[in-house]
Amino acid sequence: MSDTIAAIATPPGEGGIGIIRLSGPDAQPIALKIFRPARPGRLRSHRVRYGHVIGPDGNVIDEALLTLMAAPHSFTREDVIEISCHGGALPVQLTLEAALAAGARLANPGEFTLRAFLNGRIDLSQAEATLDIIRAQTSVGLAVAQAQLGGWLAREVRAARAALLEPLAYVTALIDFPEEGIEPQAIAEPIRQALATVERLLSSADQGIVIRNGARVALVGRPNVGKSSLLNALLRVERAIVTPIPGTTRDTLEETANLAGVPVVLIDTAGMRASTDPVEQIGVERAVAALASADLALLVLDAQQPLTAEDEAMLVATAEQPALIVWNKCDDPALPPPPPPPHPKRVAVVACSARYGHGIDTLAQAIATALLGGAPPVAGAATHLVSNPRHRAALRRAAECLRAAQETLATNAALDLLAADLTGAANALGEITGETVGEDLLDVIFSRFCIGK
Ligand SMILES: Nc1nc2c(ncn2[C@@H]2O[C@H](COP(=O)(O)OP(=O)(O)O)[C@@H](O)[C@H]2O)c(=O)[nH]1
Ligand SMILES: [Mg+2]
Repeated sequence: MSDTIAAIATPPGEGGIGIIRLSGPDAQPIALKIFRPARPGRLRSHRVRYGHVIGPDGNVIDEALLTLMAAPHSFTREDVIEISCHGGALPVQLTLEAALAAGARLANPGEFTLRAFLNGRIDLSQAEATLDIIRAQTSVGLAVAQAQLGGWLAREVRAARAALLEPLAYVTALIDFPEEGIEPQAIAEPIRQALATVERLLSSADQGIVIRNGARVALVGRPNVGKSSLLNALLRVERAIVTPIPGTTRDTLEETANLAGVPVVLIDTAGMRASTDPVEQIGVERAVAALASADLALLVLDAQQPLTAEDEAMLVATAEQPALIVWNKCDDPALPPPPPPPHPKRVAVVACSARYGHGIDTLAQAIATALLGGAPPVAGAATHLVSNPRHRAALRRAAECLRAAQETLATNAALDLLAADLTGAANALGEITGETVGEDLLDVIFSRFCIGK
């Protein structure tokens, strides 16, 4: 990378400090043009210097601290300079402009991380993990992203890919010397091992992706069963209006809650019933739409009353999707809840009381468990999860190619087909770590980053 990039690394708005970051071969000369240290002397790596940022006209822009992280011991493996000034819009903006006037180029989104990847300090899955760390919504999601930054996924994928390159070389050589004849056992075992790794990684992906991306859960049920009260109880704040008057909630309302480590968007809906009030009718339509967009329906029923025709209609309305039946208003935990009504896709039944708080933790756990595909919420140690849909897609392609290779090997052992399948698998795995990835894909991935990262 021949040029030196600069960007504001801290978010816009007021803060204690604001940081401008530079990376590239001219980071030091540019920094020395715009920063006057209080005491003379050359910059030393990983040492903080106190001084002033000077604008192109020679005026002091701000009092600041400067840190040099000399190549290769930096985030990008290039010379990196960080200037910490006061965290207001003008000090950081004018410092950035001074750096640009002194020869730096404004960085693209994610360009610092892109350089860290291109210079081989991290692989692509680790680069993506840095963004997941920034965007993590729960501490479990953060732990999963930290583990990925630590490189476990890169190591597993690289090992599986490396194990395939040997049989690939063997098959390719045989294509040139067909008279040799193939020894199927020489390549069957590496393929079997690579497929086992890929399948093990894939088996964690549905959970990992829910933990990283979250899921949508719609609270549905007839008016007055306590949907809004349950939303408030799960959020632990009085967010939705609760009254004894049926039809109080007229619009859908969305709030994110951390339920046992899973970021869940809870959608409170208007109770579904036939209504002549046009506002309530629209609310009911929105409730139907919310239900359609949800990964899981919480079908709320009133345990203190027999099921009504409206409840039965709700059981039908949710029949197509996974539903968790909630018996609300079980105010006396000593009393058993009524038997659950039949539902074709029932994932669990929970008895609770939104009013008294009984069973709310159980409900939160049950929601998380249902979203994680029936497995209990992830405990602290289990952070080795594939959590990125891009990785899952690549793993699926690798698995397909490896199964096709097994099939070819078992039936006709056509060498060119085998070579194509093994190449396909190796390339799919290489896309995860970035060993076989095109520039357009890199553009797509890094454009999602913020500027200055
Ligand atoms: N006894 C009892 N009443 C509840 C409980 N949850 C909600 N309610 C009451 O039921 C009424 C309707 O509650 P609300 O949350 O507005 O129901 P929604 O129409 O389904 O959103 C209100 O008077 C609540 O105080 C509960 O667990 N036990
Ligand atoms: Mg309501």
